[in-house]
Amino acid sequence: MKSSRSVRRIAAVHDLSGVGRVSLTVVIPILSTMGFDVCPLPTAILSNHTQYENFTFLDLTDEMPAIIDHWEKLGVDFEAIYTGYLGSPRQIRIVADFIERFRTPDTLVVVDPMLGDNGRLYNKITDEMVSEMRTLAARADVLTPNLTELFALLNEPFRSECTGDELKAAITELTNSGPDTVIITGVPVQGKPNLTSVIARSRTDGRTWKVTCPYLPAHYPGTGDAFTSVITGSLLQGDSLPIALDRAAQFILQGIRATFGYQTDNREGILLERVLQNLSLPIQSATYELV
Ligand code: PXL
Repeated sequence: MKSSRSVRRIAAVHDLSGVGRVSLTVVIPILSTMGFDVCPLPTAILSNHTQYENFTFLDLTDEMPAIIDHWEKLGVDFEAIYTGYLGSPRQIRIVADFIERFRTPDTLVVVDPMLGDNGRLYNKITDEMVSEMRTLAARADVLTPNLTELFALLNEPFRSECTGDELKAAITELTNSGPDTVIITGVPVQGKPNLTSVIARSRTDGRTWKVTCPYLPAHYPGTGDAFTSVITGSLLQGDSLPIALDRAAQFILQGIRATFGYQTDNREGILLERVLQNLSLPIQSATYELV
């Protein structure tokens, strides 16, 4: 399955949550619209995501090695491997092994190290999982932590208020630990509550970038998955890191704006279907800066 492929293939290692627009139900439409063949390696099947009070949960950890072995027998190759929420230390180890078996020097490995938010680790995240995630993160080409995950991966106490220099030191330390590119999402802009930013650094490039955009006071699950999906597609299309940041930040803002005006249940996520086609358009303006 190596040669003469007309559509480029991405392995997407995420859960499948039936209701609520997160993980695979966000990753697949975004990367398909951007022109990629997305092959899911599902980690679990849920009735709906976990920000609803109740949900069903079928763990697929035992099935994953069988799927991976079968893909190896088929001789499938992937231009990118993109991982999201992982539910146990063993699942993280299976994914790390999958990456080692399938990656070539040209594979883009994108790891969204989903561990927590707002200064707190998620319910099921244990110390062992943080430690396994450090190992997986070190193997990524692109790592997309939020501030909570950044400090957890560095094994440092969470700080919500960091100066620009402190953040630059933290992102440099994380890029030095293995991943070439680290993108920190959801960084508040000091003294400007109606703005938010992303900060990114590539070790090989040595520069640090910042993209700032309006912050709307509403929480929609799945926006992190949408952000990292657009980053993945954009980098694979050959965009530079700062253009990929702008493209992803603008897409999320379009999605939130398309949703915010309606009285939808926030748990259903952004109205992705209303903005997906924007991904086919060339980027109109860029706002990135060097920091
Ligand atoms: O990316 C968000 C996400 C993914 N997967 C599951 C979730 C959530 C957010 O709540 O519950 C299962």
